[in-house]
Amino acid sequence: MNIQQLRDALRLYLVMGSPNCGGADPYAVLEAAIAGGITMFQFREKGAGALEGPAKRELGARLRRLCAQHKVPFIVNDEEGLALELEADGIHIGQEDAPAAAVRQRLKNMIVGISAHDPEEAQAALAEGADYLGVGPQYATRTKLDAREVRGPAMIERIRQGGIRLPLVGIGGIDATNAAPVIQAGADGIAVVSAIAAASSPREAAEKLWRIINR
Ligand code: TZP
Ligand code: MG
Repeated sequence: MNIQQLRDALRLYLVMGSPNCGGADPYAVLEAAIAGGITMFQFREKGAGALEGPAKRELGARLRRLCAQHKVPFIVNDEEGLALELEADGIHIGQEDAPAAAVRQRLKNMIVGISAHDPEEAQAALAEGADYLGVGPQYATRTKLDAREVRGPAMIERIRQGGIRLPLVGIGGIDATNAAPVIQAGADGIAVVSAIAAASSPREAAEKLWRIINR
């Protein structure tokens, strides 16, 4: 995948696991979200009630196959072992996860996404070989309990002004009411959990977000 293809893939990035689906079947949620136009998917099986062990791997494998069928890049959150086992297209790691440079070294052919919260972390992620950045939280979120303080789209502007041209998504509290400023600030796309996964119609939610970010 070249850099422009990655920018396009990051346009509408769904991040989720079973705890984010409000009791709905995560497979059905992903299927609907793909029909609604998501361009990338991250399997993030985390939080209260998250599956573990074989059940987690089994769900991951099913979602992985669904993404492959629809040519939607499949990214695994945090876990290198799981990313390899599921033959993921990439991995997303945070500042508290394994050192990015080492992950980059080991997973040479995968997309490596890194969470960055300010221009310094963005610069470090670039140096460590990140393919894209996730910047947030853009707005208040209840999905990630250990999320840092809200940064707002202004942080994306600061990172861009600092000369970082890497593909970049905003994440955290983004929905149809507040997605536009994230794109205007210089993001290639938005990453959302609840705005799609917990919607009564994930398909319609994705379609609506798609229209907003492509306006
Ligand atoms: N990283 C920063 S905020 C966040 C993650 C995984 C959660 C975003 O969830 P939501 O429901 O889109 O606010
Ligand atoms: Mg992490």
